[in-house]
This record gives sequence, C-alpha cells and structure tokens, in this order.
Amino acid sequence: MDRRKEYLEKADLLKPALRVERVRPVAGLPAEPMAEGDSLLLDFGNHHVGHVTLKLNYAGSHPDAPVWLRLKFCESPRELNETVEGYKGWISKGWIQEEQLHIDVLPCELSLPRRYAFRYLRVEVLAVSLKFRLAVEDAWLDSTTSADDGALAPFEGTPEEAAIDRVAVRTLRSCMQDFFEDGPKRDRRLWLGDLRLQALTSYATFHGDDLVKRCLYLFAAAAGDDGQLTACLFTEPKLEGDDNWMADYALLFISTLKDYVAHTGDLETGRDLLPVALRQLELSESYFDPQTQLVRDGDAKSLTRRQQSKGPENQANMVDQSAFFIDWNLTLNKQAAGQAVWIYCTRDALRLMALLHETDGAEALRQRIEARSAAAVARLYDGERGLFVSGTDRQVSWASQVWFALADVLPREDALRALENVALDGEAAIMVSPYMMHHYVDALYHLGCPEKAHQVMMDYWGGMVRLGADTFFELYNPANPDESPYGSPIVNSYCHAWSCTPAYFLRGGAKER
Ligand code: RAM
Repeated sequence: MDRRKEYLEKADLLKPALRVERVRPVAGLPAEPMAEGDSLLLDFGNHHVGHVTLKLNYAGSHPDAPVWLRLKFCESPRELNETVEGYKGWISKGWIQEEQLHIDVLPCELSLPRRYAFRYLRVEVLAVSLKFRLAVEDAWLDSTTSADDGALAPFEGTPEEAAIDRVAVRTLRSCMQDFFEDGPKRDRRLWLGDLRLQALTSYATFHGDDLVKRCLYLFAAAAGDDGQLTACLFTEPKLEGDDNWMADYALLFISTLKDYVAHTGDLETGRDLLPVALRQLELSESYFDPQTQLVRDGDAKSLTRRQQSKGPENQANMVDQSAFFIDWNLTLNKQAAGQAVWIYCTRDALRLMALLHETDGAEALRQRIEARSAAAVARLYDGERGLFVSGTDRQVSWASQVWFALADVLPREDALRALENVALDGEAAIMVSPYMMHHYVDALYHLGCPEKAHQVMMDYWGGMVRLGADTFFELYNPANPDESPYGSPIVNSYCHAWSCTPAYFLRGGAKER
C-alpha cells in the first residue's frame, strides 16, 4: 500500500512556526550620505537568516536619476574578496548572494524579497547623479529560526569549549527553519546525512524532536515508487525528492529513525516508518556482489540523471563513480567505507527492531551482518599492515578505518590500531569535510578514547573558531582553508548543518549511546 500521502499529511501537521527577531547592525551605518563609488559594510553582529530592509533617503537636490546599488551578503568575511565574475566552478553561481538594483523614488523603505544567510552586508553605490547623494538612514533584519532558545541549557566548560559550543549551537539554530536545512545560504535543502547529525545535536541542545519527526516523514513521503529514499528533497513549491541517490544517506535513514525512537520513546512513529527503513536494506542488496558479499567497486549509481546524460568526461569532473557519498574527497575509493556503513546501519536496524519489539526478519539480518563482516575482514583487511584497503587499487583511507571502527567489525584493539596506523600513513586519502570528521570523533568515543576524541574535536573545530567563524563551515581543510569541491570558496556554505556536532559531543551526546 502506498502511504506517501499519509506521511506527507503527518509532516505538514508538524510544520513549525518560525520565531522572528528584529536585528539592527552593530556597526557600519554611515554618518554621511554616499556618492557614486562609495560603499559601506553593515555588520549584524552574528550569523542570521532572514529578510532585510534598508531605509533610504537623499541629501542635496531632488533625485534626478535612479540610484543603482550592488548588495553583497556574506556569511564570512572571506566571501567579500571573491567576485561573481571570478567564479568558474561547477555548481550554479546563482547561489552567490549578490544583487544589483535600481531605486527610482526616494525616500523609501527597500524590503528585499529574498531570504539571505549572512552577518555582513556590503552596500555599494554604483550610480547616483551629481545632484544628490544616497543616505542609508537605517537597516534591519527580520531574523528567523524554528529553534527554541528557551530549551537550550547553559553550557558548562572551559572558555575554549564554550566558544566551540556557541558556534556549533549557532550553526544548528540558523539551519533550523521550516525543516533542518543543510545550509541556509546553500543548498537550503533537507539532506539525509546532514539530518542525522542535526537530529543528534538537536537532542542535546534545542530539543527540536518534532522537527526531526517532520523531516523523517518528509523523506518517507518523497520516496520513489519503489520506496527508494532520495539523498535530499525540496519542499517548495511542493514536496519533491531530488533525482540524486546516495546509498549511505538512504541507509542512514535507519540510524536516524533508531536514534529518534531511542531518544523520544515514540514507538508509534517508529512502527509507522519501520517499513520505509527496512525497504532501504532490501534495495541496498543491489550494491553487493553476491559471490564475495562485498560492495561492488566503482558502482555509478550516485550520479544524478542530469549528470548521467552529460557523458563520461563531465561525470568524471563532477563526482566519482560510487553509489556512496562518504566524504567530499573526490579521489576517495568508497568500497570499504560503503561496506562498513551498510554493516553499521544494519546493526541499527536490529536495534530499532528491538526497541519496537519486532523480531520478524531479525535473524536473517544478523546472518547477513556476520557474512559481510567476515567478507570484509577476509578481503578488505590487510592484517600485516593493520589497515583496511578499498577498491582494486587497494587504497588506504581514513574513511575506511573510521567507518569500520564504527561498524564493530574488528576487536576494539585492532580497530584502534587501524586508526593509529592510518595516521602514520602519509599516503592515506584524507578526510575533508566536517561530516567525515564527525564520524572520526564519534569512532574515537565509540572505541573508548574520550580524551583523544575531545582533542581531535577541539583542534579541528577550534581551527575554524580561530579563523573567526560565527558558524561552522561546510568544508574545512586546516592545511588549505580555501579548499572547495565546487571550484571556489564563494559558493561554499559557511553555516552548514553537518558541522554542528561539537555541541552534541561537548554536551555528552556521544556517551549516551
Ligand atoms: C552538499 C551539501 C550537503 C551534503 C551533500 C552530500 O551538496 O553540502 O550538505 O549532504 O553535499
């Protein structure tokens, strides 16, 4: 029976009311009217998501020509130095938060129709006539979130920890709108891998349990005819799944539902959505070679239909040819990490079933976990080097070791040794996203190394704080802070969902598992 309509009704009932706060700049309003070529930089004091109004007037004669303005909204000061013209990357430059507009009548209150994610607003006067100057008398922002600030317990910790917690909490808060957005600047969409981490952090901070529930139902409602969950979805103008599938993201629906049921005790929702979760396991069978019980190397299913239609050269430029996402390292071989994610999520399916007192099919899943763990140890684990390898080229990567640690495939000491060994291997494929770093920190907690986990988290996310972050970034490579998988940091998101998890770790979330 197709239940997608019913799921959508449930999601709609949980749509939150947005909280609106009027915010004025803390600096940058000019004392003097501006002539052609002048510019100002408004600083709203922190990262915000919302709509802006400028109160404009003139000095001098009655305006005899339009005012022509360029407005640039930036989450991070590093965006101020980038230009639209200089951008040559592969994702749309439509994401760049820049406008040019003409104003015919002054004085006026200029309310911009688009929602922006930003702290800084640069206003540049491209043209006024010689007979008048432009006065920016006031500016304000109606900042929105669905997060309940009142639900947030005060943080207790060192000043360094408090700084990281504050930025992490702000990141989550800005992403909490009608649903958990991945980034309020870009992509402004609900992504499954991001949702998993936002949900965990929300349980430790704003307690937005109903928003998690809404998002779970949105994914269930946007599933394909075969029950396949998409990697992300759009809610406007109406709900629609993106034509983008990632095996690991679909499987992580299971873990997200398990976490939700474990945290809230809401068995009814768990039972309602269990078939959606288990369907992902059925569909994931196509990734395995039945002979070896391993995820096939080089599966091309993560390409979107659009990318598939563009021919091999374009495909190679955009994404690697794996069904799994894992991380934004474009040279990463994902066979091993994909195998481990499958084992991890299937273990969570068993935990979810246990919470729901559901035994049907559990034994078969247990046997499959056994078989695939054994296959991984036999064929992907290099016992001599104490490392997992991936793909026909036997690539060593951080991602493979981390996900196998989380999947509980080796005894604890061996899993720990794999993490130590990969750190000594200068050739190993690195982690590039805070999403992957989260799983590394989580693996260290999981293996009983809280001090090391804490240190890694403080170093990595602390690096962004030292760069002046108000919110945590989508991508952060300490060796190259300007790195972008998209071709330029101007389209990077500087407030990104999957980067908010230090608040989860610092508030004791990892120990709860
Ligand atoms: C990007 C976004 C999103 C992430 C995907 C895989 O488009 O950053 O958050 O989940 O990649």
